[in-house]
Amino acid sequence: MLLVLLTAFAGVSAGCGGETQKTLKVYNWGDYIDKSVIDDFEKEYKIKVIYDEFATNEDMYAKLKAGGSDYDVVIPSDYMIKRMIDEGMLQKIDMNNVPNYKYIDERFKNLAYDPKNEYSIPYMWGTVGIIYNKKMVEGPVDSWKVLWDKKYSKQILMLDSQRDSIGITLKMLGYSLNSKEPKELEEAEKMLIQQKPLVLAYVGDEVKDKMIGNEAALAVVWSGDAVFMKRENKDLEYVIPKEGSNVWFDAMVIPKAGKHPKEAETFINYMCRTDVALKNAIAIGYSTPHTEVRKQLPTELTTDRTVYPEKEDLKNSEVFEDLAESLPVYDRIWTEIKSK
Ligand code: N2P
Repeated sequence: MLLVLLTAFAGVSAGCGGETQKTLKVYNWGDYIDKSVIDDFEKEYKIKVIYDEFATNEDMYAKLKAGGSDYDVVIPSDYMIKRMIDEGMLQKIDMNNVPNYKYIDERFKNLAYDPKNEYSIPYMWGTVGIIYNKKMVEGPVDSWKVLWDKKYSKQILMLDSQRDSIGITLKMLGYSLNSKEPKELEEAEKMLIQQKPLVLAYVGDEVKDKMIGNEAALAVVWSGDAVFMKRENKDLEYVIPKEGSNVWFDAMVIPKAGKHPKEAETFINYMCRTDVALKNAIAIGYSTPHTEVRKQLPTELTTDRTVYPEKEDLKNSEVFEDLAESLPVYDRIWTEIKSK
């Protein structure tokens, strides 16, 4: 009982900016941080972190939009950041409070989703590709088409993420993954419905255990997760198909509904500190936009094209754009596919 009272008291005083411990609510992708970094932050800054995870940008957005969740720091992707800026959901970040921003490579600043870099600080970047088991698939794999090959019936894992699954299908068909053309979208929908009997499951983070455990032959995955899986199972190989894919950027933002913008900036700055950013990059395997971390990473990571692709690997790839008025069409297609 005493503990309950104390906890309640800490919560109240944090809201009023009292002397007792402050709290910070962070909302990030699953498996997307070295958790020791959170413990260290709490000790160093005497700020308690409430840490929650989401599986897709769309899940995150729905939760924030529903109201009642006052996250202080969230880490969405490019196209979703653009949408949140346009909808007035984000606060501007005071860069004076984030001096470690200087470590972020210029290549990752002022990108189209936040052209003046007022609202977001890059965290990680990567690609979408296919991971496959060399013992189970006749390789080398180089096309999205393999995901429609009947030979691999019930051995294929798709991402339970509408933007990714519809996007790669559009790429396979030779279209842009930002297509708003009804005919192209209809074709993609047909392909995904046709593929469904071959799909073992639509998955999120559990894809890692399944591929490591040889439960499926092929999966659509994000690059950093592929690095993680390849470490654990030497039969796995990652490829960015020749038709092109999605290059994405995830960045830290401060929602307007957050109650601790100052502490949020402290946290973001901490996440950009070289030792902290290095721990995260090594633990999760994703590509860092941090210049110093890049220098300090083990060569097994920097020489791995899965995580640091060559220009030619990315030649047909695109960044997702906000779909704006076409979003309901994608929503409808995805609901249709999932309910078949
Ligand atoms: C999931 C992290 C994925 C980030 N483990 C994709 N933008």
